Amino acid sequence: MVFFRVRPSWQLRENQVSAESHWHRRRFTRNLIGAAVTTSLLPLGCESGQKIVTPETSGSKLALPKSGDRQKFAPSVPLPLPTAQELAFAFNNYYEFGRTKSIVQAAQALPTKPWQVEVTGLVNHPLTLDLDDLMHKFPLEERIYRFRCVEAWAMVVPWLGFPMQALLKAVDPKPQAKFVRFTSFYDRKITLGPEWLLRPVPWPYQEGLRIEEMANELAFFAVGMYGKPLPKQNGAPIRMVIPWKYGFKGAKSIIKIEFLDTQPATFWNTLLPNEYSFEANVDPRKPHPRWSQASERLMGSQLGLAWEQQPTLLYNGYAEYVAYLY
Ligand SMILES: Nc1nc2c(c(=O)[nH]1)N[C@H]1C(S)=C(S)[C@@H](COP(=O)(O)O)O[C@H]1N2
Ligand SMILES: [Mo]
Repeated sequence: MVFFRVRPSWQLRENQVSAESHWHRRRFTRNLIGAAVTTSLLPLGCESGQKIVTPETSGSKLALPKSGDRQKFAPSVPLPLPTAQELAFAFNNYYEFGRTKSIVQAAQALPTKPWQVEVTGLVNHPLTLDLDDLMHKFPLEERIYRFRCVEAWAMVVPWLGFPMQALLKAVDPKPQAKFVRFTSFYDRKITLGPEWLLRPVPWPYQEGLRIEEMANELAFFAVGMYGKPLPKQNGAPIRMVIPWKYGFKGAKSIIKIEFLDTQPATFWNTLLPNEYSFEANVDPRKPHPRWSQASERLMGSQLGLAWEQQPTLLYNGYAEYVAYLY
């Protein structure tokens, strides 16, 4: 079992990461290994003591650049430091639990055990995944991705999970499958309903992708963050992570994945179609009707650090890997 034998080309490079965040990565890689041992986050067969290959340990390809190299890159490359986990765990958008960013307490009411994800629709092998399947059926990887909310704030998050490609392979979509709908958990007794929106909206929270987007190597399901199981407020036990799209495309706490032949109605696109397109790719050239998307505020790598204003990157910096889709 390896995490990365060779660094994939989209993995943030060591020479884009400061010494400080290198320390941070070491710390969460340790957490990751700790999580593997204590909560069985890793696939079966990965016993404690077995060598886990991570970007930290996989040899010369990932050797740290000499300090001179790092200086050479520093001025021109925006530094994607992982956001302090205390921030990523406490500054949330999760409307089922409230409209503010402070929903951590309310979200603890989310019942995650047991959990089932129904994978259905136009597929040859429909599946139901339980909690154990989510953690063990597909090999887990760590991916450090830029994360950009449509509200113009950004983070850099080390996710733990599996590529959407792995699920596609397991269910084998039929040729008629053109779109995929993802549905979040909803229970009137536990979560807020759509009443507060004062008009009919699709509810529960639903999101969708074209099947080619889901098949892109970057499209990811997260079951953890910072080497730990996903906290409830961040969408436990499984959420979507589509790093080149705005954050609202990434539905949390998924209970159903359906393969369809037509484009599904999704929550934000139905509510405010002029503001939130179905596609919703990060694009500095396309302003939101109420604000510019040309720049973004990057959340600090340390608690208390000021947010830095930086230019927005086309497709959130992943154009090389996703531009062929558009
Ligand atoms: N079910 C559900 N998923 C959701 C949301 C939501 O309100 N409900 N908010 C979205 C938005 S707008 C963003 S920016 C991200 C926020 O993820 P975070 O709280 O882990 O930062 O989740 C997305 N997924
Ligand atoms: Mo968002």
